[in-house]
This record gives sequence, C-alpha cells and structure tokens, in this order.
Amino acid sequence: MFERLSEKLESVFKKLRGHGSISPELIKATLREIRLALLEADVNYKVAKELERRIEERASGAEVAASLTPAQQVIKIVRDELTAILGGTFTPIQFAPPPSVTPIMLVGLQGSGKTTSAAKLALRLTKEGKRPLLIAADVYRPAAQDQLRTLGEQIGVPVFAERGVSPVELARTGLTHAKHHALHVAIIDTAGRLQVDETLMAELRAIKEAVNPTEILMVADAMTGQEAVNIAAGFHKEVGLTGVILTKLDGDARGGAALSIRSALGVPLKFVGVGERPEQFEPFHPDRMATRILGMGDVLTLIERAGETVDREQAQELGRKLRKKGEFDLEDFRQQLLQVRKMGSISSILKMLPGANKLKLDDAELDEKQLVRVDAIISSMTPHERHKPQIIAASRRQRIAKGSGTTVTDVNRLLKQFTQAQRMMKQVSKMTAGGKGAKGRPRLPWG
Ligand SMILES: Nc1nc2c(ncn2[C@@H]2O[C@H](COP(=O)(O)OP(=O)(O)OP(=O)(O)O)[C@@H](O)[C@H]2O)c(=O)[nH]1
Ligand SMILES: [Mg+2]
Repeated sequence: MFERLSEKLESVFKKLRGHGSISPELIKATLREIRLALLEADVNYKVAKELERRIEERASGAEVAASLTPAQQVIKIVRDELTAILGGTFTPIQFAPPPSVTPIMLVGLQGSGKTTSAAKLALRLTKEGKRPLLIAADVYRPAAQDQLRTLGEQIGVPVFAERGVSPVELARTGLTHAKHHALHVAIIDTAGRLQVDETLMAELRAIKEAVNPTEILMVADAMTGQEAVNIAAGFHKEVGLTGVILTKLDGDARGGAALSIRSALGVPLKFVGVGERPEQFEPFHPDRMATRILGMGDVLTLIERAGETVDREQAQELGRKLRKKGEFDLEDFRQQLLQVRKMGSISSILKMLPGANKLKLDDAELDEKQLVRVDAIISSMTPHERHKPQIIAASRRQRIAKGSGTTVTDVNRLLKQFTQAQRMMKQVSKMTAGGKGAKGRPRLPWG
C-alpha cells in the first residue's frame, strides 16, 4: 500500500545523496518534497506539516554523528520522526487485573471489518494463552451473529449470541457468562452504520456504560482514506477510543489514513488486518512501519549498526573501491571480514541490503575459526595472487594450502566465498552508484 510513497521518498533521498554537504536551503527543499509525497499518499495535511516541522527542527540542529554522512543523517531523522508520529512503540492491549474479565469493545462503520477483527483478536489472545469469549452484540441482522458463530468455530473460541435481546442486554449477560466460565477476555462485536449517527452512538454509549470496557477499539478500513480520520474523530468524541485496528492493509489503499489517525487523535493504532483469514492480523509496530514506508528493507538498521562499529573513513574508502568495478580483491576481502566480524555475520549484514535477499550467500561457516584460517590462507599468497585471484591455479592452491597449514579444500572454499562476495559487492556498488543501478532495484541511502 505504501509503494508510491516509498518510491517518492526514495527519489527525494537519492537527490539528497548527490550532495556532499547539506545547506539549510537543501533541507528546506527536501522537506517540501517529503511533505508533498505525504500529501499525495493521503496523509492529513496537519500531520504532514507537523512531521515537516519536527524534521526541520532536528535536521537544522547541531545533532551530527560522525559515523553518518549528512544525507544519512537526514534519512535517519526522517525515519525517527515518522516512527514518532506513528506512535513510537507498539501499544499492547490493556487487561483488567485478574480475576476480572477484560471487556473489549469493537466499534466502527458498517463493513469496516469489526466481526472479522473480533475473531482475529480472539485468535491472537488464544495464542497468548488467554481464554476469550466472543459476544455477538450486533443483533440487528441474524446473519451477523451467524457470521461470528462460524468464525468462533473456526478458531475454537466460544461465541455468546442470543436472539431477541437488546445489544446492551446481550453485552451484559455475555460478560456475566464470561465471568462464570472463568474466561479472561470478552470481545464485544457491535453493529455498524453507514454514517456516524446519533442512534448508533447512543447504543455504543449504553454498552460502554453496561460493561465498562478496558479497551474500545475502532475498526477502520484503510481504504476509506482521509475520511477515516474524521470518522475516528467522531467515534472518539462520542465514546472515547483507546485504540484503532486498521483493516484491509493488504488492499491498494494509499495508506495515508494509517499515518494520520494516531497523530490527529492521539489514539494509538494497535493492530492491522492484512487479509480475510483469522491469522492475517498483526500488531502495529510504528518503527517497522516507518522503515517499510521508507522502502529500504532494513537498511536503516544497517546504518545504525555500521555507525556504531565501522569507521566512516574506512567505509567510504571501501565504497570508493567498490564503485570501481573489479577492484575488490582478496586483500579487501580480508579487511572486509575483519570489519564485518565487528558487526555480525556477513550474511546477516548482506541480507539487510535491499535486493541482497535475492542473492545466495553461503557463509554459514564463516565463524571465528574460519576467519583465522582465511587470514592464514590469504597471508600465504603473494601480493599478485591477492590482487588477481583468478591466477591461482591448482599448483598455486597446493602451495598456499601447505604454507597456511590448511587443505586445498579450504583454499577452494575461500576462493569460492571470495568470488561470491566479489559478485555481491559488484551488485552493491551498482546499487550505491545512484543512477547507474539496475532499474527497479532499490539503492542504498549512502554513496
Ligand atoms: N482483505 C481484507 N479483507 C478484510 C479484512 N478485514 C475484513 N475484511 C473483509 O471485509 C468484509 C467485511 O468484514 P466484516 O468483519 O464483516 O465487517 P463488519 O465491520 O463486521 O461489517 P458489519 O457488521 O456489516 O458492520 C468481509 O468480507 C471481510 O472478509 C482485511 O484485513 N483484509
Ligand atoms: Mg459485523
């Protein structure tokens, strides 16, 4: 859903990377583009404005980490602020202190996904070891209760439903039923309306009064766009929301609503629905969402890790070398290994690079002992061999194995790993070259 926004932001960052130093004017222009990208993605203009203000404040401040380039710095700030505006960290469900039953009320417009989400939430709580009850307080359409019953059977959660009673009465007796059966949570599915109308609100207020819910979650359809913010505001004013479940994120909504609700209302997004099936439900993690929107795989994590451990000058030197095709030799490989050892395994690093997940890398055995061996093998080579590994034929391999106290198999394996890494580095350098990269492949935010 955030593809277009991601694309836009990526091109903004790409431009930024073309500049060695970043002037206040450049920051302003960048921020303007970011704001336009957000607005185009249907983000509420107040939210976009606020995000811009926050980024500007930090970007123009003296906050500079030596390990990052100015462009990386700005990207990191954007990521941090986007995370903050999405709510910072995951906000879990609040439970009533045991042995009380925790009543959770789901509200929302017709067809937003309340009944489906009720079952999804119940299944999730079951997996956490809780025993939930589903209460079918949508009494107006017999089919609504049947729908919940069917879902309950599917996921093995009891459903409380009765015909011919008011929603308030049903919610109340359902809760009592949960207490008597020593269940932990009572999830109340309510009826939806096409509009936020007074009758619906009065009914919801009455249910709230009757069961005193620990959580009142609004279920919002991501496809609603901007309007979702207004609808949520209406519900919040009338019944007081404690959280939002955003459904149909698997659809092709532009997603702006997701970015706006939390910031506009101060109500956290708690879960997202990503499909029709009961297990297609995920906790909402603002940080992960921000990274996803920035469209960089886990590359920001990589920036952070690299920032902690790799000396920036060395990283630049390597980047420069990599950009010159074919200049990556065994000496670099050895340096790389030593550097990488500080950061984690090679594969774990490479996997974080966009596009790299498609490449196979067989370095499972690159543990500490291996590194010592690799070091010994490379030391037994002549400088010429290190620079041009392709000249290392069978006889040379035997000599190197002997000289390093290893076997020809070890030497072979090393050369194979080197070839893989070399290929990998070529790809990465294409990605970092900006402009020269293969079409469609994401680029690294530095370079
Ligand atoms: N693709 C997708 N479909 C969803 C998701 N959540 C719900 N749906 C579908 O949306 C439709 C409406 O879902 P319901 O759970 O019946 O919605 P509701 O809010 O209970 O509707 P009313 O009770 O009529 O107000 C169903 O076809 C669901 O399968 C989701 O996260 N992704
Ligand atoms: Mg329903």
